[in-house]
Amino acid sequence: ESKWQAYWQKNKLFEAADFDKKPKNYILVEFPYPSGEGLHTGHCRSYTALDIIARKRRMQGFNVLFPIGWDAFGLPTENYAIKTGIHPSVATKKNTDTFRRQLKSLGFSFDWSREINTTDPKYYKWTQWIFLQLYKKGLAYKAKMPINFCPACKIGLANEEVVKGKCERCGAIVRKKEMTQWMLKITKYADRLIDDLEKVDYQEKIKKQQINWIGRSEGAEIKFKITQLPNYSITIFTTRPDTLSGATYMVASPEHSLIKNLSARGGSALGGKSKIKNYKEVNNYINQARQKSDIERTDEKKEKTGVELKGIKAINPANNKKIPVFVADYVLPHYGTGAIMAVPAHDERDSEFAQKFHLPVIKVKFPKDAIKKMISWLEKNKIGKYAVNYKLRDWVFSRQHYWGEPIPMVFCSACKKRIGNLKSKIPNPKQAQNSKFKIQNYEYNQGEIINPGWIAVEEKDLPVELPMVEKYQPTETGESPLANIKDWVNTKCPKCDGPAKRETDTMPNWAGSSWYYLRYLDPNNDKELADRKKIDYFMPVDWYNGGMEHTTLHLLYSRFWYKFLFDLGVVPTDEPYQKRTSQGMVLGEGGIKMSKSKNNVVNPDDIVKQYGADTLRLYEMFIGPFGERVAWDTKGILGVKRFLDKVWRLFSPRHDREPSRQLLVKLNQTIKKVTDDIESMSFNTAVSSMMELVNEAAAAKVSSAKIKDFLLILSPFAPHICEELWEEIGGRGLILEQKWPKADKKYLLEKEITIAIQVNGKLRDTIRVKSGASEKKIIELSKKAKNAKKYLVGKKIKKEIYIKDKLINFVI
Ligand code: ANZ
Ligand code: ZN
Repeated sequence: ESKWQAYWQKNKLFEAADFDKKPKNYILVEFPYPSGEGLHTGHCRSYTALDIIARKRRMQGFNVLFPIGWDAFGLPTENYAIKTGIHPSVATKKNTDTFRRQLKSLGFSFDWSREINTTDPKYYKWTQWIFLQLYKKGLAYKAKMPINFCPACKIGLANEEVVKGKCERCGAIVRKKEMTQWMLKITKYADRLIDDLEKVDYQEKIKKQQINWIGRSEGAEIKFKITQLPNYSITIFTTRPDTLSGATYMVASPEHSLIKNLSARGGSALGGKSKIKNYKEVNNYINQARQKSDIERTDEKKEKTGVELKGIKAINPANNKKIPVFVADYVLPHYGTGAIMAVPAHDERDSEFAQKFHLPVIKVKFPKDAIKKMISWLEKNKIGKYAVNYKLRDWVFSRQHYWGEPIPMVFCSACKKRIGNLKSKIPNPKQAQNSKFKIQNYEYNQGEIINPGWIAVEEKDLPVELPMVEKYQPTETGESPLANIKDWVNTKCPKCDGPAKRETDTMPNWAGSSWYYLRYLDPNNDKELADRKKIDYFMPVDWYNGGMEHTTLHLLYSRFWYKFLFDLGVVPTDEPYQKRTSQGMVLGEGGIKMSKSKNNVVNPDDIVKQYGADTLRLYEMFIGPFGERVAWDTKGILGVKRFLDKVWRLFSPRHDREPSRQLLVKLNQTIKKVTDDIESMSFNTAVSSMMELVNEAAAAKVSSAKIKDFLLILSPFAPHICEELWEEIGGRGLILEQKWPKADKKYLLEKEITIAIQVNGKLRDTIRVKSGASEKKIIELSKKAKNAKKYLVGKKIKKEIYIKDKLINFVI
């Protein structure tokens, strides 16, 4: 195996050519995060599958681009740095060296000349550049957001780092903390991210998950007046405006501004001369609810809780009835308007709540078109309007960590003042796309107007490089460790040259992977993220395979960035991936998750060492349907190894027998099956059909030249042994340069069967027909059969009795 790997590499056989006349084919795998654990069996499975496709495409005459790189920013490396004091870049170098060696040992046909690394400043210069473009277009903004905060580690945590409400590292209960965060306006692309799924060939389950995640709901916003506050109303969002007359109470989320508005002015939120009679009770409830996660709050199994705002009533605009108002945590602050009308007769959650609090239930009858009619009535009477709502939220783009791309922004107080004065003169800067705003000879972009004081680093000063730090722990205040490096933080404003401070948050680990497939096209370009002509030639990606767990994160984020780049005019199409598929997970022996603690982690290195890369590759394809979870099984590896040994023996001795017709039929059927199975990712059935063929061929002692096409179809699966045997049987050139074989039609005839022909119950003849031939066809052929004809000519046939695939009896 190492012989062929060295040969392939030396002769640069897997390098894609820019602008080649052959049609291009871009095959993409999700580039790995180079963890300290090394490559795992899951990587091997998805990479083998796409390597098979890439190798097949080359044999089919395509100029194949099959690149690889490292998605190397991330928490495990940072945590390792915190523990050991070793700089993350040093650990990253070590880890990528291991991964590279492992990937090469598996014989993957990657184009190593295009290797990229998201932590390389030459790479993240362009990640920062894209951020600046988003900012200039008003799609990046700062906002106060509640984040997960561990009070013990004093650090912001990503959702993935919160396990059952506790900090993954120290076990302390995670609190919500409001922090100002950079946000990206992915919601602006929500409709296009749904609608354009029609243009691409993604597996249905992937499309469905994205659509559900974006969660587009149509309905109405409706205003409810509050009796105690003449100028105030609560707006709710509902998908069922037709049920308005059945709304018997209202619910505001604990975070809703209503509560503040009902309290006495100037005092604490609920204190003083509150209009709420039971404000203490309400206050207690709110403080508790705020600590709960959204998942806890919407858990259907938990009993609903809430408190009525005593002394407060709302008016149902459909019938002018006074209805009570509650605060309850099953209503979430960030969905719709953060308040609902409750219709217990038609909504299950409301029904449960109404039962508990003994609230009236009114059934509504709906004529057809009720929703539409209700919305026009609401609009006519200025009580409400048509509204669309999304579950998708804007993307929280800040992390208080060290090992990420610095966000290329500085804060300047002087500019903030200047813009503060300017802002009032610009009624709606958000609508003024592309606009620049001039004040006192300084020109500000749209982002700078929306976020006064935050000034973009100039493009010529990119990349903003990560400075060296001594400690990687976040600071006491929860800020990034970068905040401690004063001579890095203190800088000059790129606009007015005044004193300014750098942004110390870094980007999330989803940033670099949101555009990496473009960088492969031109990995060393320092003028642009990639040459436009190369982008035009190679994009879109023809086939992208990756984990189902990335469907609503990486896959969605990267589609968003690509659409943005399309709007900027940087890329030619508005969808990056033509086709997307997902593999199932590889579990440990017995079907439990592989983990160190269970001591059931399979290290690919061990398998390669013991059985060889071809065995591992073939086993990973044979283990089960590609889209489903599979469990590791050591016995299965032995079976695959025995199969390869058989292949070896089949092609090694110099036999010279002619293959039987039956064997040629089997060979051609197998060629057809493997050709089709690769396209539908039915790798396991492709392998088993090749096993059947080899079993048939093993006994036949045929000349290997006559069945050499078998080696061609096996070669993408087990490239090393096939290359070696190709040389052994005197094949011309390399096997990977051969044309993909076509099944010979004359051997593809379906199976033939024998039909008995009876006349008045006596056997008179037989015929051979294709199995599955129609009754009509069989009767027609039988009447013409030589011997049967003698008994039938001139006779009147009273009855034809046909027994499928067996016999035909003519009653004369
Ligand atoms: C009245 C109603 C009657 C509702 C009915 C549903 C059925 P989707 O489809 O997911 O968009 N809702 C609105 N905002 C909410 C919030 N912040 N927290 C919790 N629930 C909220 O759901 C929309 C429905 O979810 C809305 O329509 C509202 O209940 C509820 F027979 O209004 B409905
Ligand atoms: Zn300034």
